[in-house]
Amino acid sequence: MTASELTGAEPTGSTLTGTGHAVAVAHPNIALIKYWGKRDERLVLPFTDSLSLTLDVFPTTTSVRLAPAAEADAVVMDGVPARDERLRRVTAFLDLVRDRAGRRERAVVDTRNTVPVGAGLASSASGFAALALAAADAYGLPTEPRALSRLARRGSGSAARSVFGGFVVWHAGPVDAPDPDVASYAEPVGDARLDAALVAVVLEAGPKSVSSREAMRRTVATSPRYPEWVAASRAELVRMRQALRVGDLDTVGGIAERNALGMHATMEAASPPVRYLTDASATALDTVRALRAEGVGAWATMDAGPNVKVLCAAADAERVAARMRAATHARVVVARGGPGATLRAEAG
Ligand code: 2P0
Repeated sequence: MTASELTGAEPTGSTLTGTGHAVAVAHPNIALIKYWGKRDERLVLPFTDSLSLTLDVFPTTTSVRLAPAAEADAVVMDGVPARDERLRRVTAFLDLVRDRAGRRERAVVDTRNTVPVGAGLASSASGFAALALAAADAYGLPTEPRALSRLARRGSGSAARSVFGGFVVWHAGPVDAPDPDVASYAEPVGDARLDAALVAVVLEAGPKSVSSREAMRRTVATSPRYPEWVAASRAELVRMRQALRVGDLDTVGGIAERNALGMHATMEAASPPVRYLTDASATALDTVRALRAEGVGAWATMDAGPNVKVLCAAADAERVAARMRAATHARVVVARGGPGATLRAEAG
C-alpha cells in the first residue's frame, strides 16, 4: 500500500516555496566512538561527541509529498501504515519542519528501508536523515548539509551523522553555547586516511526489546559507570582522530572496540540492566579475537542490539566475512564507506 492510497490524497504540484514533493536517499552509519546519552532530550543534545562511518549498504529511500487537503500526516513504512510511537515520531518531526517553514500542510510520507528495522543496524539514522532532507526540500527549508544535520538530529541523534558520507564526527557542542541547537551538528572528518570496511554480522533482524532512547535514559539516570564512560569516550575521540589522520587502523580498531565494550558494560550496570548482547554476539566477538590472534586486523563494535560489526582493512573484508559466516552461520554483509544523503532527481 502506498501512503497516497492510505489517505486518498491527491499529489500536489509545486507550492510557493519548497518543491511540494521530494525523494531522498540516506545510508546508515556505524559509530566507532558511540553516542550514548542525551543532556537535553527535547533538542537531542548528547553528552559526548561521536564518530562514525557512513555505509554504502542498506539505504533508506523516503518520499515526502505535501497533501493540502489532508487533516493528518500519513506515513507508510515498508508498505505498512505507521502507528503509535513510530507515527508520533515522524509527525513530531514534520511539526518541527512545518513550524520552521511557516507551513501548515500535512504530508504523505513513504519510506523504504533495506535494513532490518530496530535491530541495532541504525535504521533510525538513515531514516531520519532521508526524512530530514526530503521534508526540508518539500517544505522549503534550507538543505545545506550543516543545517540539515542539525535538523536530522532532532529526529534521531545518530541521523545527524548520516547526512554526510565517509568518516563523520558529530559535535555535542559546548554546554554554554548561546544557542545549543545551533552548536550541535555533524561534519565529515576531512583528513581521515583509512581504507576500511565494516563487516556486518546480522545475528538477529527483529526489533529490540528496549529502545535505544529508553536505554540511554536509564543508563544516564542509574548507571554508576556512566561518568567514567563519558570521560573515557572524550579522550578516545581525540586519539581516534589522530589515528585516522595517519591511517593507523590498529589504533582506530582498538579504540573502537574498547569504546563499544565500555558502552555495553555501562548500560549493563544500569538499574534495571540493559543487555543487548547475546550468546551469539559472544561467539562473534570470540571469532574477532581469534582473527586478531592469527594476525588479521579485525575489531568489533556493537550498538543497541546483538549484531556485531567488524572493522577491518578493505583488503581483508572478504576473508573476515567468510570467517564470521562460518563461525556464526549468520547473514554477513560487507560494507565500505558510503555517501551522504542525496535528493533523487525524479521527484516532482
Ligand atoms: C550510535 N546508537 O552512536 C549509538 C550507539 C546506538 C548505540 O545512536 O534517541 O536512534 O533517536 O537519538 O540515534 C542509536 O540511537 O537514538 C544510536 P535517539 P538513536 O550510533
